[in-house]
Amino acid sequence: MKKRALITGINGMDGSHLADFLLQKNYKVFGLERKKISLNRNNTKHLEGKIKFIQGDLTDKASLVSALQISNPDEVYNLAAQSFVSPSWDFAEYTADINALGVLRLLEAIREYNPKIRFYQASTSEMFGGNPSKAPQNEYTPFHPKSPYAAAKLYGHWISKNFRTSYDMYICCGIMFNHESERRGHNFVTRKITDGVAKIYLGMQDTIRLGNLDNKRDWGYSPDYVKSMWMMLQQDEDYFFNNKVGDFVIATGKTHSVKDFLTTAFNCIDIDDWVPYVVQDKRYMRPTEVHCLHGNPEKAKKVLGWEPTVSFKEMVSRMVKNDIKLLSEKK
Ligand code: F7E
Repeated sequence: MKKRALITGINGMDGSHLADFLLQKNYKVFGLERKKISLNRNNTKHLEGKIKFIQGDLTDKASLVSALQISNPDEVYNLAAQSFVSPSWDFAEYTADINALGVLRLLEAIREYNPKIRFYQASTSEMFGGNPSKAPQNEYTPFHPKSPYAAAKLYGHWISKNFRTSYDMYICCGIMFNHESERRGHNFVTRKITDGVAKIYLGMQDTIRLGNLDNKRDWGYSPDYVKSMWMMLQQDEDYFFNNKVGDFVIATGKTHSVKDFLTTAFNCIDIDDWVPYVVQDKRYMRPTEVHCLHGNPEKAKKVLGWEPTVSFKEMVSRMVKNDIKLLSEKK
């Protein structure tokens, strides 16, 4: 019998890559999307007819119960979130409603419908707050969230752990470091840079306006990361409950600055000196900054056998080439 998976946040970068991955594994895939006047299925157009889209919202528990009834899943992947850190200061309550209480609503819905469902929660390295004296960060590094986004995600993380121990539910949290791909939203720094580089290459733009260029992130490739989500939910049940192996740092173990990203991206169009093309703009600075994230993925390697396969340079190159292709087609 085909396994069944429900993915919340199906139209996002990770949701769409995870659906691709699970279809290859012969799953029946259901994707939760919000009811909107104009649906944004840029990342999932190719999945129409292959998966079933269900309308629902993490702010509405009844819609989550209904989604569970329609999909009757073996596994639920909670990837839906207000995932952009910057606006979380302006929309702190909304961010908490989705990223904190939304997780609780979904967990309660699962517990009532079928507590045997295996559940994946997308936790984040932002929860660490990036204290350089506590790097690289692993599963035992203390949390110190520095944004409403991270504080809300930390609640989602802890309530997931709490349901795991309180109700003996199979729940895993992936503490995901930054991960990117050709499907990344244009608001995030990586896509903003690769799109800008492509526009500069095609003569459509002169400069890229950015915030803090010294911040460092441990950037990996999203298709590698969604695979780890699935691996977390495939552990032997006795092993899982006896060893309490529920939380995993997913990272590359290598960290790069925004400047490094710029250098690598501009090198793809044979420009060595990006300085004339970049303008620093206060609008993109944050009230508090997470300066350095650097993960230690040893546990994921040891327990799950997970390792990243796409290097930083290869990922940046794929993103730049993809943006040049997309923009050339539009031109
Ligand atoms: O910023 C700096 C910015 O917005 C990366 C999300 O997936 O990963 C992501 O969160 C860095 C920050 O990602 C600009 O200050 C400079 O230091 O691409 P980002 P993020 O905030 O790290 C974590 C793990 C998540 O969980 C999140 O959901 O780049 N930066 N100049 C800029 N960032 C943006 N967005 N725009 C700029 O112009």
